[in-house]
Amino acid sequence: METGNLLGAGGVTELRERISHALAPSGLNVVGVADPARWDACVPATRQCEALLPGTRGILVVGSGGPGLWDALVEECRLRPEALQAQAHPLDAFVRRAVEAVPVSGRHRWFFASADAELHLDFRMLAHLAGLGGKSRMGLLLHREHGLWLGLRAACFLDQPLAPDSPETSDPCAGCPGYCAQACPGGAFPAGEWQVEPCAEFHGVSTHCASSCDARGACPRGAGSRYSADELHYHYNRGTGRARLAAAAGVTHDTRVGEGPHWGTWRDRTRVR
Ligand code: B12
Ligand code: SF4
Ligand code: SF4
Repeated sequence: METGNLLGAGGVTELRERISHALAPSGLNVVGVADPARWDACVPATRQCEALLPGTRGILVVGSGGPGLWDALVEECRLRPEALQAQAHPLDAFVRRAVEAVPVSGRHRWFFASADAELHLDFRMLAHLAGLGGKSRMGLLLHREHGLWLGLRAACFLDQPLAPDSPETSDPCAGCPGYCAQACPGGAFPAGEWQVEPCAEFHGVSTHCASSCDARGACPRGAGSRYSADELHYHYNRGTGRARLAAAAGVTHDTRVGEGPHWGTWRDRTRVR
């Protein structure tokens, strides 16, 4: 992990590279930069830079693609089992520790994509503005290397200038016959695009999708970055997924019960005020 003043020797490229370099060992291996003016143009006043960090000149968006983050989390739980027991959401807590350990000089503020983040930002839009991908028919951001398997984790608003990436303008699903829609047993693609209501309703009447999503699994893009069975379970069903994390790390005394995703209550949790 890098230490010292991140801005010390170089310019904007070096700042981005140093942060990327510091985060990569934790599996936070995808970074993009969004233009603050573009972000401001897309969000209500309560989410504009002036409200979040006055004087913002760069927004760094951090994601995880492939098995790196999960492997790093399992390893940490193996080495420090007490950290697992102490956390309600071990993966989210791991991400928070990793990004907050990166020394960033100047005024800055981290935000998180977790469902219980203290201040909620639309990370799919933010990641799109940071050049990390486009909007797929699954409703998820599709990344050129990791496909639908790019987790969005954190964003840092900084008062340092950063050269922004360009949002992708092409349709990431162009040329695909819609394997996701064809694989969905829950009627969640009524007009060829995923919609949350039918998907949530299906969760209410069937356990078929309790620990995975056939539609997401059917997408051929970024297949090499698909989650392992344990990681899938953790993200889709924390109740049982947490126990699988503990088992993978060899921890036998984790007594907490995982919770989420919140299919029934997400609207209240994410309402922008
Ligand atoms: C609440 C929430 C849910 C809710 C509601 C989903 C929803 N439609 O928003 C529930 C519980 C149902 C859910 C389920 C899942 N979620 Co979820 N969820 C969130 C959370 C915490 C907030 C989303 C939010 O603000 N919704 C409210 C508004 C914004 O939703 P909306 O109006 O439908 O969204 C519009 C905007 O996003 C807009 N948009 C504008 N610009 C752009 C650009 C792009 C590229 C895209 C894709 C969209 C977009 O388009 C949408 C439709 O108009 C985010 C994390 C975050 N802070 O962003 C993760 C997040 C969106 N979820 C994620 C995932 C992976 C899932 C699941 C696949 C797995 C899971 N955890 O169960 C499922 C399937 C959902 C699916 N196919 O979209 C990932 C998506 C990663 C990616 N590559 O896109 C996120 C970013 C979490 C993360 N840590 O990475 N989720
Ligand atoms: S979770 Fe189930 S119902 Fe929802 S999109 Fe995936 S396969 Fe379809
Ligand atoms: S299966 Fe095809 S349409 Fe569906 S998300 Fe993947 S590329 Fe897009």
